[in-house]
Amino acid sequence: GLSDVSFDESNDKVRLLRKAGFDLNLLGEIQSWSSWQEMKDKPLADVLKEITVGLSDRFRSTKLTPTTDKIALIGAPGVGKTTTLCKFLAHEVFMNKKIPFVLKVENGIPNPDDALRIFCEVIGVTLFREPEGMPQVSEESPLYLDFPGLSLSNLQDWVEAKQTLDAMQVDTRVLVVNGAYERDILLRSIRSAKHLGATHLAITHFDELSNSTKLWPVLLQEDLSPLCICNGQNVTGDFSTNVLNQLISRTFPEELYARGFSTYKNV
Ligand SMILES: Nc1nc2c(ncn2[C@@H]2O[C@H](COP(=O)(O)OP(=O)(O)O)[C@@H](O)[C@H]2O)c(=O)[nH]1
Ligand SMILES: [Mg+2]
Repeated sequence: GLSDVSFDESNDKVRLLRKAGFDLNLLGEIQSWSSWQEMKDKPLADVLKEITVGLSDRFRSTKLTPTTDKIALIGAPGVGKTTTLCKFLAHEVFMNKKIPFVLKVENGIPNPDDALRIFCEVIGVTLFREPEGMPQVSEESPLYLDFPGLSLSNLQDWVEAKQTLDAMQVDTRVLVVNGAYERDILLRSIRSAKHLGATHLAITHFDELSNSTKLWPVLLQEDLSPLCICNGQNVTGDFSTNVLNQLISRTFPEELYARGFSTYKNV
């Protein structure tokens, strides 16, 4: 928790990053890097660069699990599972020229599908409500599974979802989280998802964050493979699988870079 994080208040970069709204957990982590002692007294531009390099290197060493032809989107209610699924469908149809299909799962929990049904109709994707009669899954015809929201306060929801996923041999289990939620809720969600063997992480509502710094420690510590970042409600856009770029581009506010450059002018 935050109570364990201590800050070197005598360091001007630490003070600057705190003032710029940098996540305190991340700032604490960076101060514990072995490279910090060497970089901390360099000009601001160098410090920003070395933090960027340090984060990128750590990101690249996290687990990268390939996706399979059966992909389930799972998570708490309202986090953006169905919206993210629609973004994947549009990407498969328009960019990859594939013919995906969708299975809507209920598992005893209501899962209304009006928006999903209409979107599938519009882009010509077939929506199934039961596994019977579904076509063969293949690389050209991947299956996407839309799940009802699983409650963070009811582990049983997650255990039952696992049984469904196991029975259907779905190996790609994407946990969807709302990136604007607090760190503790994100971590709770990830812990619950371990109970159903989640493999990947999708982060929504990135557009609502003032910066991405809160997400770094979550992504670097947990062993879910980062799959995508969602930036809005537009189902045919606002979606990127280049998670590293998205995170880097929203790590430091513009004004800090501007100040970084001016530290060079002063030398
Ligand atoms: N701003 C923003 N809104 C989103 C994003 N993803 C989903 N939403 C909205 O969040 C709400 C819940 O989304 P939905 O996909 O139905 O969530 P589900 O219950 O997890 O399936 C809807 O109003 C979506 O338009 C996102 O990345 N950014
Ligand atoms: Mg939904």
